[in-house]
Amino acid sequence: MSHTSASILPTSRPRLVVALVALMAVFVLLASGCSAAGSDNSDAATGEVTKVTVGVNGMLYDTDVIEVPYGNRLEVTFENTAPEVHDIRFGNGARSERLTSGRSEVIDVGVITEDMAGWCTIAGHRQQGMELKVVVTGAPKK
Ligand SMILES: [Cu+2]
Repeated sequence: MSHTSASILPTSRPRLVVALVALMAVFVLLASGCSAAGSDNSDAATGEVTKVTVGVNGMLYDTDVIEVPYGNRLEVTFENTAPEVHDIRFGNGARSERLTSGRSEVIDVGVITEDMAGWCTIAGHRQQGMELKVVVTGAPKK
């Protein structure tokens, strides 16, 4: 048993290791922070799907507000129940085709973590009120 040999070892080496580990931890935190801020919301995904059908009355959607629990995937069945051609586009870029009267389309709007608008992209329709809101419920406090 000799603890004299252990005490001779330079003390700078363990400190360097600790410093390196701390530095790596900072990098890992930075990297994970960046990925969480990306457009992929899979971290927040609940695995649940909120399904809503939206129709059209004249020049208005028949739905003003779509409520979606935070982290749910939103699936919208857009039915053009009006005589004119209409479509729907959401703030995150998800959209339907332009649908003639009587046609419908199912749109995967994605995992919802933020409020956003949905509107008809045909000239003048949004201005005439062809717009709705997607509202997140139960969002975690920041
Ligand atoms: Cu329209």
